[in-house]
Amino acid sequence: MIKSYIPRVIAVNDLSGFGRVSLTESIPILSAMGVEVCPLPTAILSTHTYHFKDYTFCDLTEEMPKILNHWQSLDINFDGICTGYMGSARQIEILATFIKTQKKPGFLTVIDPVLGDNALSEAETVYYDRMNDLLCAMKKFVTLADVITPNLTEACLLLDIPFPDGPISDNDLFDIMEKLSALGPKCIAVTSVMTGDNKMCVGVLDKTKNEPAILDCSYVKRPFHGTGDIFAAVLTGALLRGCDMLSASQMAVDFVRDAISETMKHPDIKIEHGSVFEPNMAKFFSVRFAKETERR
Ligand code: PXL
Repeated sequence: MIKSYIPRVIAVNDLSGFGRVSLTESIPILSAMGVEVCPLPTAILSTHTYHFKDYTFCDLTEEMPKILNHWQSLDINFDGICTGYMGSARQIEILATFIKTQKKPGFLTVIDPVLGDNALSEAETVYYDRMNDLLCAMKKFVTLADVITPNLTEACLLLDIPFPDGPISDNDLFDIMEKLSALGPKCIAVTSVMTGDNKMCVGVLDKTKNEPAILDCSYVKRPFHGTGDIFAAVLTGALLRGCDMLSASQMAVDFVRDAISETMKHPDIKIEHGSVFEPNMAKFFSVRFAKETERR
């Protein structure tokens, strides 16, 4: 059921000026989905940290509690929070404290446990710079989430299991999602999962319905940077607009697929420039939400 009122969400992520990640994706996407976004930047960077050297990094940890305190003094009603890249473990603590004060029925907490991505390097797990020490804090943090959106690398890190050295079976994926939901979150979407040669999928589990699903993504053999952030933003927006976990995940898969095919039309755009989501965004969401509204 699509809600006609405008949900309000706190988007916690870094602001990387160049490279299409985090807030430069979640703010426009959530706005295009009819959701009011209140950005809480964790850091300001000149670019994201993948492939770029000498990027600037301004940590905003000390600003975060001040911003949250001001919002609380204004008695603003938030419908949810979505979190992505964290600059430090201390930031996770600050947010955990805030989320505990907001927890009430209907308040949605989506945590994207940004830690690394095996798909970005062929041979070994890439830990994003500054990320190693965050794993312990992240393991505790995800227990507060309603929804988590790890990629398969992050799922393995959260569960302390090795990253599989080849495609995994549907049952192994279901098992991973069950174990993740045992940590606390009712809904899980595991992205970037190879379930066969040239077969890339997203696993979805909604514990309230107990129907795990595997959504097929068309596979293109090269990384598309920033797609995890796009996926999490679309999923959050769709959930806040009243979609259930499965249709919200499908919408996110479809939107990422469109961004990937758009990116491939621009050979001058390098991997680190991110995925081209802008040209189709307005049309995609106006058509999707028109359809959802008709179905009511
Ligand atoms: O989307 C992941 C991400 C977010 N923010 C920053 C990053 C990355 C991945 O490289 O460097 C700053």
